[in-house]
Amino acid sequence: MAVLDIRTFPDPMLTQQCSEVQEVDDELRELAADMADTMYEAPGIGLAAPQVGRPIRMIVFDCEEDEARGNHQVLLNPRVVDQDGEQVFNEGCLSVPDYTCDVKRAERVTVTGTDLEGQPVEIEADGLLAVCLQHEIDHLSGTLFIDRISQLKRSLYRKRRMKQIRREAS
Ligand code: K1U
Ligand code: ZN
Repeated sequence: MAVLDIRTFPDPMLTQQCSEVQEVDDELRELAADMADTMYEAPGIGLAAPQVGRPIRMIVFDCEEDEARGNHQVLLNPRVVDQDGEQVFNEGCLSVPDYTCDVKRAERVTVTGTDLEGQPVEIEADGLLAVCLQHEIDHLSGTLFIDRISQLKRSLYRKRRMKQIRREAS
């Protein structure tokens, strides 16, 4: 069990296209468990492998609340295969410190992938789970939620973040 460091904007790891997971071995199972520990510790409702410095297509998530939390799911090579509707959700990201913003996404998605046993998984999601899955799958293509907001808001956030980084370094 280990809590990993979470990469934060503007770490170049967060803009990488991640590669498909080809095989499940002990190292991958350990990384998945460490990602779950990291997500619960943060706390967060999801986490993608590039956020902990591994550019591979693996996500963990748990969108339950309070005592119902603790049964996370791991998805390898997740893909949105169907979507419809529209919703706006005020998103945050463990890799984008001190910022939230409304983001428009699909209301319902069907996501496919495999689990750590290599079994195919299909999830039909709406509401928060749909937002979370879209957000985490975006990470695997190097896309952050701030890439889905206006250029003006993104540039204001970037300036504030760079100032924060300079302040922390001095
Ligand atoms: O990917 C990440 O950085 C995790 C992120 C996922 C996410 C948040 C909001 C909308 C979509 C996806 C987070 O979990 S940020 C923290 C958060 O939203 C939260 C934390 C504890 C309880 C409830 C929410
Ligand atoms: Zn995120």
